[in-house]
Order: sequence, then structure tokens, then C-alpha cells
Amino acid sequence: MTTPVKLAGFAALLAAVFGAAALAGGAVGRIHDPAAAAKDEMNMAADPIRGLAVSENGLTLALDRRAARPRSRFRLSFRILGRNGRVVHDFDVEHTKRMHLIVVRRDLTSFQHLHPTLHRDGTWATPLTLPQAGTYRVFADFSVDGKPTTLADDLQVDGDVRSLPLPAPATAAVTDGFRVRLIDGTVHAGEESPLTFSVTRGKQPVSLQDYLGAKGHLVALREGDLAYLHVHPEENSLRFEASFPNAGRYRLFLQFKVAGRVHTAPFTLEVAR
Ligand SMILES: [Cu+2]
Repeated sequence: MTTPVKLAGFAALLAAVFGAAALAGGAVGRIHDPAAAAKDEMNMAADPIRGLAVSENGLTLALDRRAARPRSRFRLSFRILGRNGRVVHDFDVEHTKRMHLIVVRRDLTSFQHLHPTLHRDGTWATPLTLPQAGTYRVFADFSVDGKPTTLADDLQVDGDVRSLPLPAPATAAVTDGFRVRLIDGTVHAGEESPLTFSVTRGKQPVSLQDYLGAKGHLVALREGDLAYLHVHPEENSLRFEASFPNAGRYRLFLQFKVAGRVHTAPFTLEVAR
């Protein structure tokens, strides 16, 4: 390619970039319009797949260790590094917390949702016990400067590994004596889909406490690569909006709080084309 052609290409790229910037500027200018603002917010949060990389959006997850022993409690610590390699200290509050840490075994058994403590030097730390040998996926879910980001890395627990196949798709799960049902899961690949759950105990409805600013918390992971999907909770019901990028199987982990205790109900969901 000759230099003038290259320059022309570069100019076109610049025009495209500035065109996009102008559009974004226009969007900011409309912020007084609540409908437009809500739409812009949705577009900003529209990135439906996260958690596939250790580094994204100029941010890097730096785990202090990638190995642990089974059934022994240890301190999991990490930092979030910016583009310049500096430790990030400022995080936005999302779902009432500045950091959500999800730890699952790669076969999607053993789910934990933790809220580590931020120390003065920018280190996040939490006690953690991993029940069995295997490879665990650690997701750090947070937001910096209004941009939600989920970064992930693997943690190895040596020993005899018995991987389990993903359970068959089901619309009901029993956990800690609660019966949890997926009552509306009209799910289509590639669009925002509603997921509504009900919780009963002894056939009676259960009174749910608020958990992380909503009636429940839902994590959805794609079978295979464990892509971490973006899920929106609704404030006053066990209803969520999730984007399933493609047909296939996903594992859902619904968490809810009753009488001061958080319970987790896992589901396998088959998403049709
Ligand atoms: Cu959390």
C-alpha cells in the first residue's frame, strides 16, 4: 500500500471515529430526555457477554495466586490494574456493592458469590474455601467510571478431579427446603428475555428479603466457555432481563434471601434459536 492511500484510509478512519464521537456527544446532549437517557444507558450496558478475559476495557484482573488446596480456607486477594499498570482504587457501587466476586468450578458445580473487602493499597481480599479439586473460574464483576466490566481468571485446585456433566434443563430446583420454579422463561437467543421465578416452602409462598437492592440476584453462565451474561434485576419481583447471545445451554444461579440467609438455586436453561 502506498503512503497516500494509507493516509486516505487513516483519514477515513478518523472521520469514522469523530463521527461516532459526535453521535455520542449528541447522546449526552439529550440527557434531559429520560426516555433517550434510558435508551443510551441500555446501549452502554448492552455488551451482553463478559467474563471471557483477564483484561478488557483497559482494566486487568491481577490475582495474587492461581492455586489452592481443596477444603482449606485461604485468603484470595487481587487488584484491578488500569492501562498504565497502576492499581485502581475507585469503583462504582453496583447492586449495593463495589465488587462482586463469583467463583464457580469449570463444570459449573460449586457456585460462590462473595463481596471482598477493599484495602487501602487497592487490594481486594476475601476468605475462600474451595470444596473439591478442579479448575475454578473467578469472576470479578465491578464498574469503573460508569462502565460495567467483568474480568475472569482461573484458579487451580490440585487433586483427584471428578467433573460432572451439566444437569439436564429443568424449570424447578429444590434448595435448602425451598422449591424454586422458573415460571416465565420465554427466552430467545439474541434478545433481552424475561426470566421470572417463584419461591415456595411447603407449597406456601415465601416472604423474600431484599438482597443486593433487589428481590434476588441472578448469574447466568454459558456452557463451555463460561461467558458471564449481563442480567438486569427488577426491583420488586423475582424477575430479570437477560441477554442470551446464542442458542445452547446456560447455567443459572438464582440467589434470594429469607430470614437473613442467602440461598442459591441452580438451573440449566436450554435456549432455542
Ligand atoms: Cu455481589
